[in-house]
Amino acid sequence: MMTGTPPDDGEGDAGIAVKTKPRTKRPPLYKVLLLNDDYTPMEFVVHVLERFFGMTHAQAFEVMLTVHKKGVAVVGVFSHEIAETKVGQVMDFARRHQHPLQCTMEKE
Ligand code: TYC
Repeated sequence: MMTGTPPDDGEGDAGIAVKTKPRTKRPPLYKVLLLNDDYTPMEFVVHVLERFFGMTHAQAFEVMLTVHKKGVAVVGVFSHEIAETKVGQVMDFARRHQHPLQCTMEKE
């Protein structure tokens, strides 16, 4: 018994070669950015980086200092859904503690 469509011979309906490249689509990635401000305590930022981005204390301290000195740093690269979740978690946590810490995401 024959079922399904026959394999594509790459010749189209008119017998002309019209090969299409097999394109594998990778989902776009998003950078999660942490922004500096003058009020959020350094230790709070370090805690955020440990808690939501799985950094060690030493890593978190280093990244926090980079944001403090340069104004912004990429703290992770994720799929759209994971990046949105991380941004939401950080913004919610900062708001609950009444710190003005800002976290955003942008397409890589
Ligand atoms: N600039 C803040 C301070 O001096 C510390 C800080 C670091 C705040 C990183 C936000 O994303 C930040 N207390």
